[in-house]
Amino acid sequence: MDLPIPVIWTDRHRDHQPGAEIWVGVRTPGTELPERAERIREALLGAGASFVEPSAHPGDCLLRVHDAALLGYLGSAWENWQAAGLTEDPGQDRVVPYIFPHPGLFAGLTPAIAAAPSARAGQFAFDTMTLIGPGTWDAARAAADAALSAADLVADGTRVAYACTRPPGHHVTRSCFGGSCYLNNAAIAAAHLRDLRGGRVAIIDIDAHHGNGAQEIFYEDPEVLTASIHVDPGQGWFPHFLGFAGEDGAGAAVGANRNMPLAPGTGDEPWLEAVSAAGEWAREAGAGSLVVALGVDAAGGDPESPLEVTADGYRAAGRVLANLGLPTVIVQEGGYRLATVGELVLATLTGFSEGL
Ligand code: SP5
Ligand code: ZN
Repeated sequence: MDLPIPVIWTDRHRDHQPGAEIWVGVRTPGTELPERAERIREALLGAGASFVEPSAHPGDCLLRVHDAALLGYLGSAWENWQAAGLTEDPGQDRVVPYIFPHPGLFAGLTPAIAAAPSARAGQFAFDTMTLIGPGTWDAARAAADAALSAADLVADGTRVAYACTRPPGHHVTRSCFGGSCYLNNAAIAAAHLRDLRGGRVAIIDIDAHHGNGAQEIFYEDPEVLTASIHVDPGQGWFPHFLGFAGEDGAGAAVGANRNMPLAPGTGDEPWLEAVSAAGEWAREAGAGSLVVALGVDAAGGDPESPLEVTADGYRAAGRVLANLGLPTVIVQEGGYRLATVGELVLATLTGFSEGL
């Protein structure tokens, strides 16, 4: 039987060619490659899925979760970099930050907006690995449109839709970006679902890395529940500074964020227990719809994470999440092993369709 989950897909992801990641000052090849999405597409085409083009959504949909300053920066960063001559002198063909407005600089003052494009990069990027090139903004904007279009379908009564978003998004906060992400597609979809359907929305993030973006964006918002299952940052893993158990939300939203860090080497059984617990928690907290931030980098063999989940584990996670019985938008996040990224996504979506 053909995979009964619509796939929101756009070729425009190909415009985003980060080219490299600067890691500990070294230009390394980078793993967030266009080929990732192509492999996913091939696997889903082979399974008979139907593909849908995203429709363009207004900038207002992005402003629900991101500051205007971040959006303005991302939309003009490449042109400003070029106009400042940085591609010629010193000869850097991507936007790369060099100085960061660390909170310890300011005694509570507000940092100035840096006048120099070279310095402004660090105003919005929190790492050196998330480079901007000529097509980055268009591709990121198209990915956000894909997530929004998936939310539209679900709000119109489709039980589940999958947005094949690239670049990914779950590390982006209200005001800064990083972790190979530029716009928080899952958070944008969640805000849109809430606008269209009302009620509480849960984001369950099963990418191998902490979903720090949605955590920050919704930290004081009791209407968006956020849960993340990820490799323990306390054992040396990205994003290093947060993602710990005990980050529970604040203000009116105490209890509305849940982190479930897992030790390196964790395999299917404890990982699935955590996914099930997150789902139960979201249902008990009154979620009326669901966004799944689907990274498949928790699979064994992924170059960016030490978790050891199998394709069967992802398939079972799909079933567990479908069993919650909620209208669901699935948004693609990480997953970097080209040989298996397609089959892992297909396994998850197959499991989800089995659980409907
Ligand atoms: C969306 C997503 O999964 N982002 C995760 C990005 C995590 N990148 C962490 C990179 C840490 C350094 N990797 C060293 C690789 C050396 N080439
Ligand atoms: Zn990840």
